[in-house]
Amino acid sequence: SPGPWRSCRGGTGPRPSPAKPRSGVAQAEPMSVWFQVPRMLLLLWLLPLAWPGEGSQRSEPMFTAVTSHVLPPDYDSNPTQLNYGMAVTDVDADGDLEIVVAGYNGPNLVLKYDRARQRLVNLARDERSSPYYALRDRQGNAIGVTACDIDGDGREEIYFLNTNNAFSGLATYTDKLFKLRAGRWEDLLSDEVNRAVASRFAGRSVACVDRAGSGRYAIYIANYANNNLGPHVLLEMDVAASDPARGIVVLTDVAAEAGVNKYTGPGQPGGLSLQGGEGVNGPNFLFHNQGDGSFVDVAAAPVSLDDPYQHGRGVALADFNRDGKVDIVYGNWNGPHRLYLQMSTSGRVRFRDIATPKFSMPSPVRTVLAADFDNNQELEVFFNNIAYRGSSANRLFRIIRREHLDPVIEELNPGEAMEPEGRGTGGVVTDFDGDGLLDLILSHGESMAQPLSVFRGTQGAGNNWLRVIPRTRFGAFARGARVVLFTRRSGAHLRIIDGGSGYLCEMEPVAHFGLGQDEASSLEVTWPDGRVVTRAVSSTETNSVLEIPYPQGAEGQLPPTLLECGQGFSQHENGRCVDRDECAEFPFVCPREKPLCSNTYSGYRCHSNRRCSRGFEPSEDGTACVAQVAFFGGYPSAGSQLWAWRPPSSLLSLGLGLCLHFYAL
Ligand SMILES: [Ca+2]
Ligand SMILES: [Ca+2]
Ligand SMILES: [Ca+2]
Ligand SMILES: [Ca+2]
Repeated sequence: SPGPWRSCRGGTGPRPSPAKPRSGVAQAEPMSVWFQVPRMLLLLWLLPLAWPGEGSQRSEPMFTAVTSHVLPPDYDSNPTQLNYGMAVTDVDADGDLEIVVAGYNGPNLVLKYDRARQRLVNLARDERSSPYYALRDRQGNAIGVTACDIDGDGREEIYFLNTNNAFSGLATYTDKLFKLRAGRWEDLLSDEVNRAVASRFAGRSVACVDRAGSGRYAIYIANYANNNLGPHVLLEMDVAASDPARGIVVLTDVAAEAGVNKYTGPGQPGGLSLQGGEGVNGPNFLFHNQGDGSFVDVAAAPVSLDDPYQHGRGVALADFNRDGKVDIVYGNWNGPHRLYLQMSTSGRVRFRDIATPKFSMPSPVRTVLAADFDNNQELEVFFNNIAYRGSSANRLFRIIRREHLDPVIEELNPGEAMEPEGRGTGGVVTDFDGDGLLDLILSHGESMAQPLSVFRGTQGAGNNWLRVIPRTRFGAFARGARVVLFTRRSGAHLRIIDGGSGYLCEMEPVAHFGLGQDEASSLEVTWPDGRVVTRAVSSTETNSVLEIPYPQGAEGQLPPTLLECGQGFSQHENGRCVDRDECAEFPFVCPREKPLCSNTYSGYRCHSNRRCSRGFEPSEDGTACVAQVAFFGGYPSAGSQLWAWRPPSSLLSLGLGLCLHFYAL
């Protein structure tokens, strides 16, 4: 149980002895020196058991390794080599998802699940006659990979970020962009028409974005510049010059036109994540799409996400507190990891770091994943660390949503996915075996050749789930689309169809919802161009995969269907489920001692009419006066917490008061 303990924000203001969390095992440690010898011996036995985190030991192991029977190390499908990023896409267009692996000192792999043999097998075999043969590209020294439909033929192309041993600056071997053409996968960047744009720079990350909402994706390449060689590249198809039906795809770099021709200098390599026209980049750019396919960087001001002194690695997007806004989690290389909740203050977007000391603990992190691995509605965050100057275990946290309060961050036991000696370089989630529980695949490399590992979740087998796959107008995966699932009892759950996240990776193009014992009532998909589709979800569709095609016909043509929106939401006349304003609907909904009602997404809140002196205002629950805060994020001024006035005789509030930070919203 998380108990009343809640984290401090890292980095701002005084903290009450953050090194000693008040949890069961840890309590014994500081006390032990006062006890007699037998107790000391006991402690010596306990300590190794308690490492690396007492929190991780109190839960059942989440993952069990299935590598030895699903993907046993061998020459064909799981060679012991240096691997990096991975992407999940349907390479053979049969409706099942494959895992594409960037091989660095060996071939790239395309792993497909063979249901009959219950094994992952490599489609890109070492046979020249295979249509997948070119994807192997042994010479590429690939580190990153991403997939999206760049030419609008309904199938995803695959982009490999190659290094050819060039750490930064000019590489001698170009990246590759593979398309299925006349029955074989071929590199478009080798075509004569594309020689000029073929990236010859050493990249550090790659992702897909539908910047204009056309259904034709651009590929964002965050180059690793050297002496101002190699700004970021945004490759997309020149529609007027191309004829995809005849296999002619002319690529053009639109980075300057789109305003993203940034430089990522040595020392600041970055992960990359893109969501329907908004992007986040490790040295921390946050690109806001101005609506015309061009972007402005808003990371430093006004949203305070720039984190200028850290070296960003993996990043993931999710709505951790289920307020309908996309939050950002990312890892910094041997620096504090961040969990930024998005909030808005008088209509302006802000981010606020709620990482606990344990969560933010610096580590040699690569990929960061956010997913519901046990289908219990709460998202987990997985940190994939690379064993570097010694072992470095992977870590797993559960972000537990709370009504009107910040989520609780609980450390879980990753089980066999801990891999303390793993040279983790990448990781993806997908449900390759179709049992409704997400599977985890980890890649390794850099300093030691290690095969891939495959893990299955061990928990939540009885929980409900729903998987939603939106498609573009061309029938390809709608990367960057936003899917909101309305449920009968647990409000609205939000997912972004991944266009690139983690570190050098791209997750499955599926909105995977764990539902616990709840059921969905309706769903809403928003495509990158802003088109919205709503649809009822029946009980009989629980535990299934729903395909959502792009809407046919003009907007507003179809009359809205009657939807059940579930608790906290009601159907607007435009057909969409919207938050109910309980305060307006039921003027006397709040009790007498807390008469002030304020509407929140999916609920409402009651406040006391407590008066506060100038510069202060009542806290969210009305029990304290807190400073009105002007800034969020990394600035010291953000830590304007004060030790709250506490209601008498409430131990729970005392526990919270130790470490809670209040913010004016
Ligand atoms: Ca497939
Ligand atoms: Ca295509
Ligand atoms: Ca979960
Ligand atoms: Ca599974």
